[in-house]
Amino acid sequence: MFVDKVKIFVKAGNGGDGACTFRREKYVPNGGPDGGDGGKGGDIVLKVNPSLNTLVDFRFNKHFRAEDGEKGMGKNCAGKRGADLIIPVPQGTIVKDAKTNKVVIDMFDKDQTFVLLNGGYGGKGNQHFASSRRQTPNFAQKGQLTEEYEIILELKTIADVGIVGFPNVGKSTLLSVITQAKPKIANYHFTTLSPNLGVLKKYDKTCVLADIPGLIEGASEGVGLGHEFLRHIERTRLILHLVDISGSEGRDPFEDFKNINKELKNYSEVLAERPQIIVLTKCDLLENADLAIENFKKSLKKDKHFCKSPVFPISAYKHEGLNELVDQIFASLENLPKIEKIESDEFEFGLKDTLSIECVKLADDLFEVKGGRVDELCRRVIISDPQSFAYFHKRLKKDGIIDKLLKLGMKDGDTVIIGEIEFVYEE
Ligand SMILES: Nc1nc2c(ncn2[C@@H]2O[C@H](COP(=O)(O)OP(=O)(O)OP(=O)(O)O)[C@@H](O)[C@H]2O)c(=O)[nH]1
Ligand SMILES: [Mg+2]
Repeated sequence: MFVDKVKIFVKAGNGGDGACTFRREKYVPNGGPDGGDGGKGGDIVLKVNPSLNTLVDFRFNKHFRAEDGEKGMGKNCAGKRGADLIIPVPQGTIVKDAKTNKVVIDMFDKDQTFVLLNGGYGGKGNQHFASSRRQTPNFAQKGQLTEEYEIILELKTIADVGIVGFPNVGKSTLLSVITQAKPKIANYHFTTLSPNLGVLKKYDKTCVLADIPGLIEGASEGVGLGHEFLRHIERTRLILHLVDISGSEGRDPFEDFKNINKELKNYSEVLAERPQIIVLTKCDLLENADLAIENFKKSLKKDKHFCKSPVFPISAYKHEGLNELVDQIFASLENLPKIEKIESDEFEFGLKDTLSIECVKLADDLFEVKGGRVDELCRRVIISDPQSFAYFHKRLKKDGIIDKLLKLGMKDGDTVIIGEIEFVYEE
């Protein structure tokens, strides 16, 4: 089974908590706070692996979590950083945010790496909170917790040349004789079930060819393997359109040519406009190949769109016409623009809400405060510690949360819920 679109879950590592410790040493009375910082959580990193050409590895493996940062320790020792998680993807993988369907990144280049999600920052140890008035800070900061995101990976192969044609016309055979690729070849329809890539070389020139499963009439309505595979030649610059000139399966070669073009057009107008080299295959099967080739060319002359396309008769079996074809491929590519990568959409993926504050009245004497800003605040506070709680209270005042609650009608003795913290308001 070929997999070229998957949904996966990714989560960067949490930051480690800061430590709350004091220096204890012989002959050093009242040693100060020496709690080290927590380690940063590991990042989620995507990396192109050019030897992959499907997303099949993600079929059963859908959850990716980077390591958490370790907690800080005494003696000012910082916690260990969590290891990054590197996810290998095939070249041409487009990453989208599953919620908004926006493009996060196109993994376009051969050795591209991309930090998709940053690990949470480590909490600060209590040594940072010492001041002249607070000599024994009994609290430390918690590490930042990270969220899980759902992303879509979609493979759109990147190749210079796409090979299309009816099933069995010899697409894979051609790939196997002009490149080092070893695709499966057999005398039945739909031998190829997933795209094969091959690198074509001549002197110092190279280009990449993609052989895709055969198309048939009605592919755009889902007949045969459908036309979904055309996704993998969308990002090519040139099409090799293979036609079995021998008519070995009883179809008319020019009708074949027209039918495939119709399917291309049904899939996308852009693809239908792509320059083509027409390759007439299996010439060795005909007694009088020249006549069939002439007839094909005559019909082609009348075609509005492709009348100027170059035509190359070949026999992959006899290795005839291949040199000329390869030369033409390089000559055509020289004049064609490079493939452009897909631009990322303008939005910040994985950006956390750290600003919103929402106050609601749940009952006459019960209030709740929600939002990204208070979540952040709660994570940095140890409520059982009076000093930490005092800091928390100060921030509630400073951020205008107390004022907002008073406006909603909060009075002495009412209960306020903030995240996991619950307290009674005293004037
Ligand atoms: N006589 C002759 N047979 C050929 C030639 N090229 C390919 N064939 C045969 O045609 C059959 C189909 O070849 P494939 O390369 O598998 O065809 P394909 O277009 O990749 O087919 P699908 O993957 O099913 O779409 C095989 O039996 C090949 O041996 C040729 O130049 N001459
Ligand atoms: Mg094939």
